[in-house]
Amino acid sequence: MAKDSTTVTEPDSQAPSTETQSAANRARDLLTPEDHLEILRQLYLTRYFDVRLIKEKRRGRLRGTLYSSHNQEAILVGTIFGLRPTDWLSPIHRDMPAFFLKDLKSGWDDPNRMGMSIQEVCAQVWGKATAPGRARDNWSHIGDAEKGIICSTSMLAGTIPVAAGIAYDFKLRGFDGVVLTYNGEGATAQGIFHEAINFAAIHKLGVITIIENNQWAYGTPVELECPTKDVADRAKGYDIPGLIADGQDVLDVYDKTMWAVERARRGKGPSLIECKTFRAYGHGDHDDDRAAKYRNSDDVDKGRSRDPIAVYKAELVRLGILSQAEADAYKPEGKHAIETTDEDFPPAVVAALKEAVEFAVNSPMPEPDEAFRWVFAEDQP
Ligand SMILES: Cc1ncc(C[n+]2csc(CCOP(=O)(O)OP(=O)(O)O)c2C)c(N)n1
Ligand SMILES: [Mg+2]
Repeated sequence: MAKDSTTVTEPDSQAPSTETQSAANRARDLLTPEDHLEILRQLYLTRYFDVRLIKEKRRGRLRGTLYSSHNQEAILVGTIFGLRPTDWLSPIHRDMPAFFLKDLKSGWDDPNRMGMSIQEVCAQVWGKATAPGRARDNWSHIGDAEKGIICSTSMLAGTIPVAAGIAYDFKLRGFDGVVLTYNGEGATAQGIFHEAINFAAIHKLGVITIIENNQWAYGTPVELECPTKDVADRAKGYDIPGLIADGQDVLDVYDKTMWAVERARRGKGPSLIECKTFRAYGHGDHDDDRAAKYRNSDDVDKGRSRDPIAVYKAELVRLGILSQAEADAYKPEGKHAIETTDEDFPPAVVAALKEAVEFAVNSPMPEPDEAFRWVFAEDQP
């Protein structure tokens, strides 16, 4: 189990230089070999969730739009792995696996685990009565306040003020928890993004804004959404740290996140972390065909060339935690979702998804009159 990083030097309001950070603030140095293997397992699980849903849809067993997190798994695993169970998350449409990755270290069977099961997440995707959102939506509108997960909404950047409100409550109660809120780079052009971070900066709230810069917001490239060279530069306007992480490298994401988390726990306030990555497919699967026209295929190949699973396995071999043969035992990396087979993933990962998918498929639809319930406060269960 990873200990909290205590080696981070007392930071000022600005992010450390790359050199300072790599020399003194590497939270990764406290990870055990077991932690590393768990991170790898979580990367496989996150990838398999994605490819399994894509295949289920093609087989006609699933309806509704899928927003793939393919190629962006290191951001989810790297940001969530070091959190405490009592920290909060606010994922958005690209982050469906985050709901089950939260507090996964406690193990699926821990009754006090502060994260969702894959069953619940699959039930949400299948729009069933067993879903946290009770079939109001097949993707967004899933959350659980009891487990520290803010309900996702369709409104880009709309959860940052909610995250700031929760962090404000933490501050008033003297609790050192943090709230991680996720958005794409396109969402940083929203007015509410700026208002919420401004408020968090003034009140030194423990909100960490993760920006998944996958270069595209639907059909709009990043340079038409953000005038600064890096999205992280936006942090300067609030005098908060703006860190840049290699979104293909789970350990770089982990280091930068833990730096910001430890800083926030000490009451030093919010940070923004830009994780540079590339959207593997269309905005949603309804956009795959159009995306193949508005994006150059060479750029797409380049953006997918550093698969986060391959990058991490190479590092584990270098560290002596995996042998080359172990690294090669399962190889989904570099393959398109539909090219992968179950043999590309560890059996336990395949089994976990199989069980969750069957649970979702076999769950009932809600009764039609439920549509009129829970609209007004007096109907709350
Ligand atoms: C306020 C708001 N404006 C527009 C939309 C429609 N919309 C949904 S996702 C999306 C693109 C988001 O791009 P980005 O923030 O980069 O995230 P990504 O999808 O790339 O992960 C748009 C325009 C919305 N949901 N909310
Ligand atoms: Mg984007």
